[in-house]
Amino acid sequence: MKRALVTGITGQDGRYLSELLASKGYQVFGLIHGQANPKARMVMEENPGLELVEGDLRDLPSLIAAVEQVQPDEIYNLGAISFVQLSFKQAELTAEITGLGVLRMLEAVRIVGGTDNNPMRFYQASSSEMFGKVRETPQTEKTPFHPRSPYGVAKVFGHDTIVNYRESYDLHASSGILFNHESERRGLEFVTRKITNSLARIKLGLQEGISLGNLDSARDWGFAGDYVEAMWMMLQQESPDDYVIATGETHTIREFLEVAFRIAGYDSWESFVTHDSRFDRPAEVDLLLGDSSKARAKLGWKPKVNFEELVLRMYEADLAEETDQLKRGRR
Ligand code: F7E
Repeated sequence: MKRALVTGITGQDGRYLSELLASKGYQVFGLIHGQANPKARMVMEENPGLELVEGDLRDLPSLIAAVEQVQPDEIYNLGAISFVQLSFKQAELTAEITGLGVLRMLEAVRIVGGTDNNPMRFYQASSSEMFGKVRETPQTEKTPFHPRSPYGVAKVFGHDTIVNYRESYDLHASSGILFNHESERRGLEFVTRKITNSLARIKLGLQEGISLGNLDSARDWGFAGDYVEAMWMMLQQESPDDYVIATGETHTIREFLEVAFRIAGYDSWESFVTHDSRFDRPAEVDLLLGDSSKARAKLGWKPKVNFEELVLRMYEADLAEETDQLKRGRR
């Protein structure tokens, strides 16, 4: 039975990945920090075979102990402060966890090691935010980075550290440069879920409108469930490498609103949306569009859920959840 250690187990991707790994027969261990972490119970209910291990990406000894205890075949480092807007307010903490956390995990792997015949394989969750003020479109593995947020800067540090450890210590360490990936499990602070959840509440008469920031930025949005498959595929390769994971389609926030409101049965969205400058960012990433030809050719990966299907499934899940809460008198 293969053993996998996943950091960020309570996040959207951690939840999809642990389900995927369990379905493939892995024993999955999730790194979790903090006493009585409220999300621990949720992930245990979703994945009863999961084992939780104490550890904190800020604390190398705890990571060494976790890797030593679990002796994983594969490590997936998904743990991060991942909300770009928050990274502007908590820049140092973001560098500490999203950036230095990668270095600490790699050090833990290097120190504990695996056997020569079975070295531990490492996946790093790199991000399209690293491209920031993009130098070319579409973006590929060769596009230079120009991050626009403390989060993007920290991800570049993590990405470069992966390359450096791969070259210095011959670690089987791969990076997935994942473009935005969403689902009904996305946190409510991210724009897609904020829109689908608010829209469901508008439909049910629980809310009047949505306050948003910049509607002109464009993102290459895919479905998170498809993207965790790419993570696993990377670690099944003979050699480690970096891969862009994206749909190859880009849409503005306006287009997301258009599709979502149309699905919900409205002719237009404009009268429901107001601008709130609190959601504008000090520096913005205007356009992301990924070229995932390398992953498609080498891994055989391709996305299964398209943009419209993604918006639909998110809206339907939010409508079902809000309706249920309403019936129970919780709204
Ligand atoms: O913003 C604009 C905002 O927070 C998308 C993370 O998973 O993907 C994600 O980062 C766009 C931005 O995601 C609101 O200005 C307008 O242009 O949903 P988001 P993100 O910043 O693209 C990358 C790949 C990651 O790696 C990150 O971890 O939407 N926007 N109005 C808004 N955004 C938010 N959150 N809220 C608004 O009200």
